Amino acid sequence: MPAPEPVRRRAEQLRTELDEHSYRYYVLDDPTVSDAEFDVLVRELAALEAEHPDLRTPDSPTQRAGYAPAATFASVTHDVRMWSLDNAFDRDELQAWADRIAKLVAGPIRFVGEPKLDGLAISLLYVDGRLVRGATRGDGTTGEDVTANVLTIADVPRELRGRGLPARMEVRGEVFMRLDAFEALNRRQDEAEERRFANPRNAAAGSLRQKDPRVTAARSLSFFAYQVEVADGAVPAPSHHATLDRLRDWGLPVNPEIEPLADIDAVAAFCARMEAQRHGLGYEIDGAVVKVDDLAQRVEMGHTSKAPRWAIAYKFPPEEKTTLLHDIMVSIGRTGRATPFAVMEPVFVGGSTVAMATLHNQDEVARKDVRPGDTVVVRKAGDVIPEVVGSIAAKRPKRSRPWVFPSECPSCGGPLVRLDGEADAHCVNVDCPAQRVARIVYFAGRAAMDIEGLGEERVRQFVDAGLLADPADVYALTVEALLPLERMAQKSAENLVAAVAASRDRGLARVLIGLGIRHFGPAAAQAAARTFGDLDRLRAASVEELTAVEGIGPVIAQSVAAFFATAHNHHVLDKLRAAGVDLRAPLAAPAATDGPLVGCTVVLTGGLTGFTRDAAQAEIEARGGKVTGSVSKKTTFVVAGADPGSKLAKAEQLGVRVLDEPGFVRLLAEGPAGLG
Ligand code: 5U1
Repeated sequence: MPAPEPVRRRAEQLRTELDEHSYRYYVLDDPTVSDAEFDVLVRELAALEAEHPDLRTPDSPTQRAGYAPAATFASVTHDVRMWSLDNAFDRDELQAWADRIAKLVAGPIRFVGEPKLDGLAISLLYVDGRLVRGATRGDGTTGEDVTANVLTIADVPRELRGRGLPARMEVRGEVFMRLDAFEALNRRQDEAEERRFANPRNAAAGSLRQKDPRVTAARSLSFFAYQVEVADGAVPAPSHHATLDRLRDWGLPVNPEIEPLADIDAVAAFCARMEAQRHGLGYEIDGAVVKVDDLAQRVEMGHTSKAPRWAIAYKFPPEEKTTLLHDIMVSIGRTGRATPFAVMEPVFVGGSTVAMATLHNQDEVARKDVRPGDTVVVRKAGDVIPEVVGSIAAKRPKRSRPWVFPSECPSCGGPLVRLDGEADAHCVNVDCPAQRVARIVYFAGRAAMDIEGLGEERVRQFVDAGLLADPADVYALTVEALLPLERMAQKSAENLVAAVAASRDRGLARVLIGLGIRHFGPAAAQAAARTFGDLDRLRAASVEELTAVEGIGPVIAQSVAAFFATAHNHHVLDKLRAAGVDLRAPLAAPAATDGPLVGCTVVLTGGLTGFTRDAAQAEIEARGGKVTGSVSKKTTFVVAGADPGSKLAKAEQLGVRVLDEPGFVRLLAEGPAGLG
């Protein structure tokens, strides 16, 4: 039975949210939710899809892990997919995993326990012992070529040494930043009056993805190897721990905490030991990785669509600390949403100092029963976003009263309205300065127009000074108008105006993201920009035309249509155009005119595990092939993934050759001749 409409809408909303979070995490290194919060959303979507399989789309975040790489570096297609790991959150889940895999093989299973570093996965390709390529994980299939930067990491050998080296070997491991290097980096950031890094993971990711390798070199990154994926010439060893010994012999750094473990009880003891030692290692870990040791057993166990069955990540519960809750305040977001947040005595928890934490909404404050003056328990869920867990009753001051949600907006004094059935209260005054500030900050933010130097403090100052009322006013800022303001030197004003000017060419998708249209996340904005090509065609599109775009469902389409039905929004867009902001999508790369697939027409149907639809299309076009939407006698190949539609039946009826995913990979690698 097809999913009912409210369930369909919820699934679409979850997909939009997850896409946005993935983009912020993988591309911007600037997540706004914790891993744990992300996992909760993924689990909710997976549960809906399990109940209503018609909701599952090939590009659903449950079907892939990660996000397509940022455009700055050349793309690298991994020979073997860089898997993510399934998680276990407690001893029972570990045991359940061990029971599951025991059914897949004969004989006892031995394990290897490894600390799970909080860094970023990297692939290193060694040919004849020499490092020839370093690539990030990206979306698992395609990553970024960061060779020049990897070569600056002292721990990564350029040349391997010793006997029995395979002719070609891909080593995987983690690039991370040790705590002393992280603290030194933030001290230097302070001295240079630059933004501090929130945690070592963000610092490592940001440092590895620098355009200038000299910047990476100055950042003291570290590396541990944990896997050999492909080895031509010699299979290093029959077991994982012996393979790691070989890597060590050849000069690759392997974490000394890694241990072979005889059974699942030893695994549990290892996880507990890692948890007890986690703050004494000199680098951050957020769990332990447990792997099957015997490589032959691994082959028998195989993979799911996302992760190997032979490995699991045991995630530590988040670290908790207590501190004093000074006050509860309310912030107003760009849609007018009023969000209470805790103002606390700063406390060091989960790798950084925390002084504020969101309390989400009025009911959440009541549910947690936290009051100003309380001693509260704070944690970093997933070690990213701080969270107030609750208060300690025994330490509550005697005359304490429950906190009361304000009835007026703290910014404009207008009423805060909470509609029946909604969790959030909203300031309904569209002229509210706080909403204006939030809208402009979002527009100037990294996910959108990426205007360096136009952060919240500056935007508030400019709104208060009457220089900005909407995002388009940003383009009217001049050095002369800025100079009379406080804390504004000539150089800063010039830099800011230059940064604003540089943002004019970001293209339509980034402008759409910056306008903060509800439900319209980065993936949908990019799909719309690509399909319609420019603003005028997009704003003339009907709901039906919008819904026809892959990645845009009815909820997004309605929201976009409602946005374009509002006169004020047209006014802002017209101002952006008049200011010279590029409202076109960049032209797609011209089709390749040579390559092994010239003359081939390919139809894609069903979900592929290793490619998004766009990535598969790009791979075909890069080799001179053409992708079309329907099967005809002229179609050369139909690539059928999971749950293929009627196109498969049509292909069979017309006698068109059908390829499964391995066949498709072969087609890409070797051309039609490789299919035999
Ligand atoms: N220590 C360690 N971290 N980690 C992460 N081992 C390890 N293995 C991984 C990942 C993603 O993947 C293997 C399946 C290769």
